[in-house]
Amino acid sequence: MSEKKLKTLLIYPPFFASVESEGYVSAGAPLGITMLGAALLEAGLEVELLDAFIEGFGNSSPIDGSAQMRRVSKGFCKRNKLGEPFNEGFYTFGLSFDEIKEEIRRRKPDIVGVSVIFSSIYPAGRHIARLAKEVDEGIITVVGGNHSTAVPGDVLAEEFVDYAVLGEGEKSFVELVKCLSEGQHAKAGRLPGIASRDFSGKTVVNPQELIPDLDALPFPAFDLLPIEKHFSVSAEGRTIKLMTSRGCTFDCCFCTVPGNSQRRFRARSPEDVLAEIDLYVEKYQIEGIMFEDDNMTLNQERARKIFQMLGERDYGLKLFARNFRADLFDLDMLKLMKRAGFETIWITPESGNQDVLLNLIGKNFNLKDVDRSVELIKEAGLRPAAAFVIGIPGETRSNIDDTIRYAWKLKRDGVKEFWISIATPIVGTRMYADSVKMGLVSGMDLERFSYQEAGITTDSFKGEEIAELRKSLMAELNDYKN
Ligand code: B12
Ligand code: SF4
Repeated sequence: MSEKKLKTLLIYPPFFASVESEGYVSAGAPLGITMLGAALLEAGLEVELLDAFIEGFGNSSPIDGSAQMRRVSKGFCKRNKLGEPFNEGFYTFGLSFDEIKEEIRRRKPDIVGVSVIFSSIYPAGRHIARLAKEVDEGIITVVGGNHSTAVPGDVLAEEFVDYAVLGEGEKSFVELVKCLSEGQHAKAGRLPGIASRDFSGKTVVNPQELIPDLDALPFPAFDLLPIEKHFSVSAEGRTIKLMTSRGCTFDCCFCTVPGNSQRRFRARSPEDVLAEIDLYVEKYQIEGIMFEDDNMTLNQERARKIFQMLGERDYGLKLFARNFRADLFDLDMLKLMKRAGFETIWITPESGNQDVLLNLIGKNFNLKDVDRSVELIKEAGLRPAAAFVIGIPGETRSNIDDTIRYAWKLKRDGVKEFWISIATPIVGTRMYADSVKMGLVSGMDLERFSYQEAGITTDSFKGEEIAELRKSLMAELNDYKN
C-alpha cells in the first residue's frame, strides 16, 4: 500500500461577534487544537497550528471596537479591535480571512482541520474550509468541535467540507489522518467519531467512542502556538488552560456537555494533573491556571487531592475556574482551594426559583445549597461570585423576577460578582430540542446570533426584553460605572 505523509494544519478561527455584543472574546491558548496537535505528533504525523485569534490580535480595523470591547479589557484579555466585516453586522476578531487564506497557501497543508467549539463561530469556521478549497481543491477539509458533534449532517451539507468529527478527536482524528495517508478513504468513513459522505453522496455518521483513559493522552502541544503572545495579551498574565476531567453526569437544559460526553465523567489522576502543572511551572514559568473542566469537583475526593497537592507545591499560582456546583464542595475543600491559590469561587445558582431550577433546568440542587455554599466560601476566606440564566422557554416573567430578587439577596449576603446569561438554544442541548418542539426557534437565525443578545421570545417575554434586562442587571449587580 502506498503511503504519503500528509501535513495537517489545524485552525482555531478568529472570534466572530456582532458589533452590538460586548465582544466576549478571550485570549488563552486553545486546548482543542493543542491537544490534537500533541496527539498527531505522538503518532509521528506532521502538524502545524494557526490560532487566528491570537495571530491577528490587535488587528487594525475599519471600526474601533473599544466601546464594544469593554468586558474584554476588564475581564478576559487586553484590548483587541474589530476585524473584518462579515455576514452583515458581524465582525471577526483576529486574522482577516484574506490573511488566513494566505497562511493556508504559504503552509501548503494536505489537510485543513477547523475547530468550531462555539456554534456562534461556525460561519467563520465554515468559511475557512471554503477558503482552503479555494487555495487548492485537493486539500482535505475537516471540521471538528462542539458544533460538528451536535450537527455533523449540517456541517457535511457544505460541499467544501469533507469530514466532520464528533466529540474528542485525539484518537479518531489521528486514525483519520493515518487512513487518508494510506489512501484508505472507505475505511476512513467507517471510523468511530467520523462523519462523511459515501460514494452516493449520502451522509454517514459514526457515533464517537469516548477515550477511556485520559492519563494516556499527551499534554497539549502549546509549543506549536506563539505561547508568549498568548501570555502577553491575557489579562491574567502567564496563565494556562488545563483540563483535569471531561464530561458531566448531570443534564442541565442549556448545556451541550451532557450530549457530548454521553453523561459520563472521566477524570485524570491527581498525579497526572500535577505532572502537567510541574512541567508548565518549569517550562513556561506560569503564574496561573484556568481550570476548564465541565464539572471539576464531581469526584470530590479526587478534586481535594489535586488542590492539596497543589497547595503543598507552594508555587504561588493564581487559580481560576469558570464554575463549581454549589452542592459539590465543603468547607474542607474550600480551605484547600484557598491554600492552593483560588481567590474567587464562581457558583451557578442559575435561577432564583426553585421550581425552575429543579424542573426546567434540571440542576438538581436546592437554593438552600446555594445559600450555604456562599457562607462556606466566605468562611474559607474566598470571594463568592454567582452566575444566572434568564429567558428559558417555560419560564414566566414572575420566575425571572424571582431570579432578580435572589441575585440581589446574594449580593447582600456578600456575593461580589455576577454573570447573567441569556438562555440560548444551542444545538445539541435539551433546550434546543424543546424550543424546536415548541416552535420557538423558527425565524431565529442560529448562525447569526450572539449569545449576549439573542433571546427566545415566548408568550411570557420577548427576546429583546431579556437582552435589555441582562444588560441592566450586569451593570447594576456588578456596580459598573458606565
Ligand atoms: C474554554 C471555554 C471557553 C473559552 C474559550 C477560550 C479558548 N481560547 O479556548 C471562552 C471563555 C472564550 C468561552 C466563551 C464562551 N463559551 Co465556552 N467553553 C469553554 C469550555 C469550558 C472548554 C473548551 C475546551 O477548552 N475544551 C477542552 C478541549 C480539549 O476540548 P475541545 O476544544 O472541545 O476540543 C476537542 C473536541 O471538540 C475535538 N475538536 C475540537 N476542535 C477540533 C478540530 C478538528 C479538526 C477536529 C478533528 C476535532 C476537534 O477534539 C478536541 C480534543 O478532544 C467549553 C466546555 C467544553 N467541554 O467544551 C465551553 C463551551 C465551548 N462554551 C460554550 C459557550 C456557550 C460559551 C459562551 C457563549 C458563553 C457565554 N454565555 O457567553 C462564550 C462564547 C464565546 C463566543 N466567541 O461567542 C459552549 C459552546 C456550545 C456551542 N455549541 O456553542 C460550551 C461547549 C459549554 C457548554 N456548557 O455548553 N468558552
Ligand atoms: S451546566 Fe454544569 S452541571 Fe449542568 S450539565 Fe453542564 S457541566 Fe453538568
